Amino acid sequence: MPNLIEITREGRVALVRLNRPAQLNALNLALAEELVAATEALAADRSVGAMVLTGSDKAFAAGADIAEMADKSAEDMVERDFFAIWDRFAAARIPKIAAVNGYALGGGCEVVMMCDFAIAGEGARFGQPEVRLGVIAGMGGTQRMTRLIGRSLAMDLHLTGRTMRADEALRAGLVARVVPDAEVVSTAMAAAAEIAAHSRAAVRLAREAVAKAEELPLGEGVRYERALFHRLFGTKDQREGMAAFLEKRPARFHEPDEAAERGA
Ligand code: DAK
Repeated sequence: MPNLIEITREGRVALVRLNRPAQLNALNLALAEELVAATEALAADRSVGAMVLTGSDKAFAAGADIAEMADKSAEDMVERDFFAIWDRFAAARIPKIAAVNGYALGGGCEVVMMCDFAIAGEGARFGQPEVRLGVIAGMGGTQRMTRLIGRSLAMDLHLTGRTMRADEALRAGLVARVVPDAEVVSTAMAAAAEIAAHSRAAVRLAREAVAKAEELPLGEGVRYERALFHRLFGTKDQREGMAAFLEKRPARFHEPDEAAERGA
């Protein structure tokens, strides 16, 4: 059986490609298990600073695998806590950029929203069509989308099941950038390389701080951010980054012999 994901490395960046093209990368459990295991391994690998998640030209992912779910009972769903595994993908401590061509529907759109940000091709299509199947989003789509793009548009998408074009997704804030289809992966890889070149500790805490903004009231969030900011003054990377600026040279955050002692 072929691998359901493919991983290639370019320097400190991992490119992870969903690989069920005949099913438009429908997200079955086997694929989820493979992707989560790979993502957690990449997060633990200090030689990797960021990952790009992509699909095929036609589909990032057309949703959870309908064939796999069709005959499940409510008991099956509860017993197996269906889709809980995706929480581990979202939680893995590695910057994740979704590089989206084609369809990102249902669970596919939800995986896009689990990533830190998304770069979409002009032909990409986003939507939460689950209502047309007699169900609702089950991987966080109602929650993450409402926070990202607001209640009104989230209601529109979840209640009508319509798809949204890339330009609308950009205006709404669902994706960070839209580029020509052929440039999606290279643009995402370049962004990931930029992130991976930075201090691992600073990137990690920046991710944590931004993510907390979705949970905390403003005052608490600002205090949380300040505590993380203070903590970074205990790292070599802060000293290196600021010394490099003052000495008018590029910062060197990733000398192999130093990496282990940084304690990021
Ligand atoms: N699942 C399984 N197979 C899929 C699929 C999917 N989501 N999407 C496409 N495929 C398969 C098709 O069945 C077809 O297979 P064959 O017939 O060739 O064997 C192949 O991929 C090519 O698809 P099409 O022939 O349909 O291609 P078209 O270009 O004509 O259409 C399309 C592309 C993306 C518009 C269409 O395939 C489509 O509408 N796909 C379904 C999109 C969708 O409804 N996605 C949402 C899935 S549901 C939960 C509750 C709910 C959920 C999860 C959890 N809990 C309570 C825990 C629901 C989550 C979902 O994501």
